[in-house]
Amino acid sequence: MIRNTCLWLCSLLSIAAGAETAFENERARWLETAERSKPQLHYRTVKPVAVVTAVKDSSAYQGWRYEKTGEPAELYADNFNRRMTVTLDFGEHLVGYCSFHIKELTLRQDAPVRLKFTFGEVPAELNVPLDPWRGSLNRAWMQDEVVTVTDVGSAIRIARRVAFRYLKIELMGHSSWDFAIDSISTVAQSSASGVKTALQPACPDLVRRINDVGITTLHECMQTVYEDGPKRDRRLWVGDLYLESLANRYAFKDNLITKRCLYLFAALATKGGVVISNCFETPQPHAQEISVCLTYSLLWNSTLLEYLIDTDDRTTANDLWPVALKQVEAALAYVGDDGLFDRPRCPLWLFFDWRDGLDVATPMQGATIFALQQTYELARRLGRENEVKSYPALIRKMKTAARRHFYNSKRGVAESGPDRQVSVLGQTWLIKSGVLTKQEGAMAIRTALATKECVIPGTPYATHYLIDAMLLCGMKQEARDYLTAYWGGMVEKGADTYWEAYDPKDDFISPYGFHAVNSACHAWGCTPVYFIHRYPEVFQR
Ligand code: RAM
Repeated sequence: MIRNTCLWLCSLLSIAAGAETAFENERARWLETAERSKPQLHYRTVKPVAVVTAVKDSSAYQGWRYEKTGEPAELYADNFNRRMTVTLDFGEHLVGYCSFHIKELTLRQDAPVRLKFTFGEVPAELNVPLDPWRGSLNRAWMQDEVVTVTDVGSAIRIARRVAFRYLKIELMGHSSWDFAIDSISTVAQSSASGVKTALQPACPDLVRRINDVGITTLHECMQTVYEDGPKRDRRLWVGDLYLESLANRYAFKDNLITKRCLYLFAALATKGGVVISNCFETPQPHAQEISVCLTYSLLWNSTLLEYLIDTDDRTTANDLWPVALKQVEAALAYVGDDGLFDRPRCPLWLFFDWRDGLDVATPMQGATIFALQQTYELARRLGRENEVKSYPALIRKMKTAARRHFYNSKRGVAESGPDRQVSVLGQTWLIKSGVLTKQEGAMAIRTALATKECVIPGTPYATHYLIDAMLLCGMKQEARDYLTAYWGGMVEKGADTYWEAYDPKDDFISPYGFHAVNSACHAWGCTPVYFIHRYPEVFQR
């Protein structure tokens, strides 16, 4: 719902962008550069490892788990006309195309066979009723496909690319002849190259497992762009790109895909030059035009800066520099003479987390200051400070305004909005932007976390910024404890890959009204890989 309102408002903005198209002469070339930077996919064939049976168990994640009850070979010899249903476990999360055979048993085929294949990333997805549909996103995101087999013998490939570990097959109606399902396999794909990192020998086992699950998550999301989730939304989002590129710096060091994504977003910006929050590759590269999210537009600048740091590719950074300037310009349009980002005046989507009720006035003030700082740093590295001469004074002004307006020095905590809401993200963004000193920041985080009504993050995405802020404030032990409890919590609950939304106290949290449509392999969860490697003294000791 929030998303729809924002989309509508954003469309108004793009109309208001005026007749002139920003970067008109560059866009075609930028798209070509994006195309040339498309990474190769690597493939491997994976077979199921077990036949499993679902067990309803209130202590299991979302109430369901699987138990091994047989071998795939038994299924391949069995009359499916009698068995009617089976669930297979592939033993790991996969992204790719599944195929199978049908073989005749007693009689010859005299009619088609109709089968339903349901793919799931986590057990609950295959065991809760999907209909009547209760999610706020499209029912079609669920990975259930009906396949009609007219010819036995040949391999049948299911047309849809799926993301899953578990596969349920059901016979839809009794068949007039006996058959067995045979030779099920999946050609799994990813553009990630080999893992290029190792942990210190002393690294604790739980941290090792957290890191491994993060690397798998990133691996699965790295296709020909950084996807947010290979089940859903299967596309490139700026916020996810930013965190994926930070983890990739250590995990695979594949920089080409980052370059591709930066160019795609630049080429597909609004007429006015604002980077749109998400885009698709097919059938032609295109952005979700009506979805401008200012926080994400600004993070595109940070991604470009981090890319430059990783690669020293000044050609790309200089080529895309005008786009960075535009993003800051777009945000500054809402900053008043008082140095405050005017939240009520800004019709754009300001995404920080999916947690209901989060007030974003304070986080946005911090995010704008941070973007100014990051863009200034980009300019410095490119020798272009003269183009952003006004930034340092503006940063100072916005910081002063932030302290005056949002920081409650008596309580030692940042507040946000008319109700003076205390949220974790209000603290983290004032820390990231240097509005609060290290000591103030540490105190603010501790105060917020100890406040009963504090709004805490509901996604790994938002939790990333909390860990980041803790480390900036020198809260090493707390950062380690929080990271190992949060991501370790998912690992302990059986995560093969990190989940889109996670609240240790609520396994059913969902931004979309129904947990089954959540993505259980979501790129923005991979961020421990970044922290564990960037701060080995904190996490690997
Ligand atoms: C969702 C996806 C994506 C995220 C946006 C804001 O649709 O989960 O990852 O970036 O929201």
